[in-house]
Amino acid sequence: MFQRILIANRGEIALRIIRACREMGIETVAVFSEADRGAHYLSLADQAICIGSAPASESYLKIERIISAAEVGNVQAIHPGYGFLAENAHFAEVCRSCNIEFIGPPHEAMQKLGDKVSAKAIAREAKVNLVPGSDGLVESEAEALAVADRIGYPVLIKATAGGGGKGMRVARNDINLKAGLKQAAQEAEKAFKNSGVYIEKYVEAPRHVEVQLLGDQHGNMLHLWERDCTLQRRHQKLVEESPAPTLPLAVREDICKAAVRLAKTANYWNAGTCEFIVDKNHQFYFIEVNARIQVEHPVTELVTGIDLIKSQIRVAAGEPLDIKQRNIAATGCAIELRINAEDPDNGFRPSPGKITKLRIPGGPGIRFDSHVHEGYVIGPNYDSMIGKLIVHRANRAEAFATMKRALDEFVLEGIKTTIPLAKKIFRHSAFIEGDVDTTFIERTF
Ligand code: MV4
Repeated sequence: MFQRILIANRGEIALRIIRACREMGIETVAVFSEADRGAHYLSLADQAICIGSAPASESYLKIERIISAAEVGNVQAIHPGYGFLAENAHFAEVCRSCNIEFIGPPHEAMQKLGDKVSAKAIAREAKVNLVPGSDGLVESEAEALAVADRIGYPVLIKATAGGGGKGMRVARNDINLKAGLKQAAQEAEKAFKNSGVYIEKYVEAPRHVEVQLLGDQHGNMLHLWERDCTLQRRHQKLVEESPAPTLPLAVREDICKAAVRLAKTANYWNAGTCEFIVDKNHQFYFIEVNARIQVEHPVTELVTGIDLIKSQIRVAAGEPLDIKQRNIAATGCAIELRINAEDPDNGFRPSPGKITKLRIPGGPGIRFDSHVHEGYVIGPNYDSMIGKLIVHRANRAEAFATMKRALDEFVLEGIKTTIPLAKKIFRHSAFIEGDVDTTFIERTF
């Protein structure tokens, strides 16, 4: 097992990893930018090293600085968290070449699955259901038009180097498609230095269901059941829950088994998430793999009782998984709410500033994962998530009651947050009945 681990991240996920390491008796080296100097979570690490100025490009994204800190800190492994370098296959390779374990998937699998077209080829090989669409990249307008004729409009144009909705366009007819192709390719070239695009039938108003995967370096691959992440805004998830409220057990089992087949075919190990969309007839379609730990991992930790961060570290150290699939049960209902420093009454614009008053809810069934404290200043440099409020109760109705109580207890002053919006969401009958789709937030609020 590792003696010391560097956490190449910041905020709530850095704190989450530090906490897991402390419980495992592993020393931690944290890195921070000038903007994060003095943040309380840094004092929980054994060592904290400044790696640059506020912009992520000058600090958390600077591979050479992370590696230098790892040398100075004399660590055996690096945990990338999520975002920043978490899905940067080159970074994973650099770690390997410096004899530092990368706590995540093998860079080969990261590479193969990071390219959405090659990820779909692996899905096809694993007999995982795909949305009808082009067989790989579309190389010409004529080919795109022919595909659209075959599968019928509306279609989605997606960037193969994209993901998370970046570079995605809906086309409802030939004209849209021709224009959309050009724009999507240009945007993809600019954003990802890869203009490759592919086409899929647009599944209208789907649910977004993802499967938590955990594999070791000895060929064992487990699923830790699914999460429903349908409540999103502009591809930013707001609420995630497990189990998926609309899916019968048989469909949940099928979608989880499909995800395991895909991960095994990709020779994947460590934690990862297989994303699907599900239509009104409970037909599911593979969309993409997230080759990292995700923001919403606590939802799965609560329903399965498995600590995903500790599991990641043990798997990276070469340990075989000590759990069997038949012993992984999803118990009760967990719901996570992301709390962002944004103003929902002003187009969700970021609302940086100092937290002047903070009263965190507690009591049975409540977990709050956050690095903030009274007096903490939310800066403009990083994403606006302050923390995650997660509840875990025996069933969904109880979980809703606990979430509403938690939101009523929550006091956070000095900045605008999405808490008032959350209170409206958890009172909305459509959400309570599980009758929402991925456009609910934009349509309703
Ligand atoms: C789709 C889709 C419907 N049809 N693909 C792409 C990024 C991924 N994270 C979710 N994405 C989707 N892919 C097909 N063929 C619907 C989504 C989707 C979505 C699309 C637009 C706006 C919000 C969305 C939220 C979740 C899923």
